[in-house]
Amino acid sequence: FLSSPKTVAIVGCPFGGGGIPTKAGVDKGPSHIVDAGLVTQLEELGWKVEFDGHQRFESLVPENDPPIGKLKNPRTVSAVCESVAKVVGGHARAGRLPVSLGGDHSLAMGTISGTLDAYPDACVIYVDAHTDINTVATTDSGNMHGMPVSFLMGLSSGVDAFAWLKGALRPERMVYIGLRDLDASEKRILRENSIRAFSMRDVDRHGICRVVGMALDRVNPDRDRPIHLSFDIDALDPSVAPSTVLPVQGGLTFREGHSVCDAIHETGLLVALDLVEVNPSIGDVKDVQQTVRVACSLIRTALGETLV
Ligand code: NNH
Ligand code: MN
Ligand code: MN
Ligand code: MN
Repeated sequence: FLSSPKTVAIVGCPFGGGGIPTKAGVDKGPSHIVDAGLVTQLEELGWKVEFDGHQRFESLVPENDPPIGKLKNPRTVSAVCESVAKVVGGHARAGRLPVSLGGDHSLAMGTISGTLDAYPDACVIYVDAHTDINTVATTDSGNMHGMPVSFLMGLSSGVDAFAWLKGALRPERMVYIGLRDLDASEKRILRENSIRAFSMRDVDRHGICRVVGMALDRVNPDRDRPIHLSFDIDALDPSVAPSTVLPVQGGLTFREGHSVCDAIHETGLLVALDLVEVNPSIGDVKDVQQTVRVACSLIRTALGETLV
């Protein structure tokens, strides 16, 4: 594909409709991250940064959105993600690198669809404590942040509300890093579809650099495919990033999280980045500050910041 983008487009997605209903606040993540100075920080790295305010989803939200099967807020999630897909796809086609800020991880249906529209041969590195691959049939919670990958891979077909979503993501084009909290059904889906997954056990055994190398060997053996990095802040250990809805012990350290971003940056193939699930309503002021600061730092590293 063309030479790597030189302009970043910040796509702030203040959306929590796919999250845990009793743990509201994830929609405030993007404003905290931008208010912490992300735009200036990226400009200081030499990027041209485009940001003209956060996305506005109010007009897309249907008045009435009863569950479809177990799915909560399905029409809302669908409409928001379809809109995000157009925005992200538009930036990518114009040669900009979209940095999407969440918001809950259901947004990945939009961001990754947008990337695949612009770069059909792109691969996805999904950094998360969770696989987010429950299907319409397997989801227990009905929260759609636990399902985006199944929709992207066409494993949750037959829901009219999501007819726009092509299900074009091939299992061999996506890989996970950081896993440690899967539902039994999700483990089965990974096996059945031969999806490569690096858990925290792999990080323990091999170290993070080898894990990222093996992940790239899987989805990008010739290092010629564009990369979409979808980073759920809950991949990090809760001691590093406490302000998120579903903290799980035993996560990536501060340095391991940055190592992933650094290794992806070094490929020169990054074309889109998501940083999601920062929830400023969780924890005290210090927790929120720390989590937001780590989020900005991960984004800067993915976009080329070095230590020396
Ligand atoms: N697997 C659970 C579910 O389907 C939890 C997913 N939660 C996340 N994913 N935070 O990143 O609801
Ligand atoms: Mn997630
Ligand atoms: Mn997660
Ligand atoms: Mn570098």
